[in-house]
Amino acid sequence: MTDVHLLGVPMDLGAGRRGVDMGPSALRLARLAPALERLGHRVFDHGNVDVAVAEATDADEPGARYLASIADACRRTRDRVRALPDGVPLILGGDHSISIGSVAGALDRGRTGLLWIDAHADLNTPATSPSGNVHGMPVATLLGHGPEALRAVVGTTVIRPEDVVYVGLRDVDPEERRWIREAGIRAYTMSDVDRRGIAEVADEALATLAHLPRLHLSFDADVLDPDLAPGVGTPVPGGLRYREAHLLMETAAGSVTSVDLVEANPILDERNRTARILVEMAASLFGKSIL
Ligand SMILES: [Mn+2]
Repeated sequence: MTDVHLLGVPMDLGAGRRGVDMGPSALRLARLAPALERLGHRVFDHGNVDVAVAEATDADEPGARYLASIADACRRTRDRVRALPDGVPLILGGDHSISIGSVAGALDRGRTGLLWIDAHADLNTPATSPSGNVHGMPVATLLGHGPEALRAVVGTTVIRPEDVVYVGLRDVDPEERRWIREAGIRAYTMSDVDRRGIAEVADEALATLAHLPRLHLSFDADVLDPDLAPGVGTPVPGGLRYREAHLLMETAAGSVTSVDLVEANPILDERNRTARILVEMAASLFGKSIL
């Protein structure tokens, strides 16, 4: 049994559609803490990180909207994660830009594998992003690219390309595709899941990172099929099915040292379905099994 440390980051500045700043509330109201306590874990809720309000903030840089405010919130997230007691940090988004802070905080404790479970590769930079939305840039930033204000949050200890594994990709921009190929980043797309089955994909993804002392799992709700999880800003058809997603979490159970649950947007959702399914994912990741 482990100590799980919840920390909310109510950020929607990095997303194109508003409302994902309510994600931490949606996850709490979906009874995240009780679900983990039922498994025997101790859960400590550390509240939320301060994040600027869009209406009270300048959108500043067109290539990376709200860059300064996002960098501030990610720096605060990083520092809060660093200061958490021993246990597993479970960070509640918020749009996916928050992972710049959570992973930077996790990296402080040693070399960390990054399991990025997402429909998107999040490998854009201001030079390649069609939208200027920073939630498409966290992996680029964690690899040491992207805007200086965000790279400063990560510092010199960046993630190595060989320490990143994607699962669930199905909407990848041409420049991102080139980067994945050239850097040799391990990526399991939805067609790999179709062809090989999730059990084999999950086993291989975890095995690829198993030699590393630490593992951060970042779960973007849009990896799930939008039929299951409609409350996301960038839905893409053809995502993980319910049992596939559970099996992936069950396979990772016991290996993760830090976790993000991101991009659940109650404004776009139906009666909090998307946060509820993320809570179920978290339960499987923290050891819930059928028998
Ligand atoms: Mn994402």
